[in-house]
Amino acid sequence: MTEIFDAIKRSAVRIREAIETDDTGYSQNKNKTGDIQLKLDIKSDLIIEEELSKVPSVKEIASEEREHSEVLNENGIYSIGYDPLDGSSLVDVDLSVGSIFGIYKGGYAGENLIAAAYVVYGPRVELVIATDIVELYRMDPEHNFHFIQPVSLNEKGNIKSPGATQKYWPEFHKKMVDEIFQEGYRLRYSGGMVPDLHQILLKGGGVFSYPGTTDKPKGKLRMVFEVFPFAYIFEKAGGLAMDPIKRLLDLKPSHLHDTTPCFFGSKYEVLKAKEVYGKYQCDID
Ligand code: AHM
Ligand code: MG
Repeated sequence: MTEIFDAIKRSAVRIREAIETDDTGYSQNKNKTGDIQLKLDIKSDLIIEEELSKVPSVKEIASEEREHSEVLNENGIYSIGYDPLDGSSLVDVDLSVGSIFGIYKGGYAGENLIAAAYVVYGPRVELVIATDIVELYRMDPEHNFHFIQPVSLNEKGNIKSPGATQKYWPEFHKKMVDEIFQEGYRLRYSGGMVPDLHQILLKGGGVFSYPGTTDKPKGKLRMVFEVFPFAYIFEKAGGLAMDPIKRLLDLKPSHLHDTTPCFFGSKYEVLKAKEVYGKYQCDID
């Protein structure tokens, strides 16, 4: 799999350069979810396709920016699901963004993930790779990536990243978020899941939530490109990733672009969410 991680590193160098120099405007195209694509979304997607097509073990790719998966090498064994530039609308306000990768052996289901990675384009470029362990790398000015440290979560943190439009949160979700803040948690939400989750991972814990809402009952974040890769990373780092009743990696999408409510974090906070949601479901049964 080293050659896949090398392709991800080469993509990261090229995407970083595009972020720094290219036009941040919109294209004329919409992706499968109906978002108007930025020129940077399209360019990042093409960069990743080009780099992964040089890797013989990559059989096919599926991208948040494409309706269908595409075969790259008939004899390959891995399928890569990726979000080429997550949070891309934050580039023009100079906030951090990222690329997310899931490496699947078999179909695009959580149980078939065998590794995951993400790149954060922030003040520095950092790469986190999860196989059986989770490791942080940082890019130097010569574009080489250096190992920095292993990544692991504590049982409990002190950061809360509550996603989605509050007006549409279920009442019990709002109550749960309020209770977490009453426990002394601090708000950390940039609108980019990569830097928000990176912060939780590197500060040792906390919880990120993107719930089902009255306007989007199945949430916003896509299983194959965003949710499964981060679920894999959080579990391997010693945390939990749930919907929050079921384990996210046990979910099987019916379609490539399916979304799901998701909670990623250290154990204490995610289990607390599970308890609240479990009780709510009992109340309405
Ligand atoms: P994108 O893939 O279109 O960039 O959307 C995903 C982003 C995530 O990075 C972030 O957590 C979420 O959308 C923010 O959504 P909201 O503003 O509804 O909280
Ligand atoms: Mg995205």
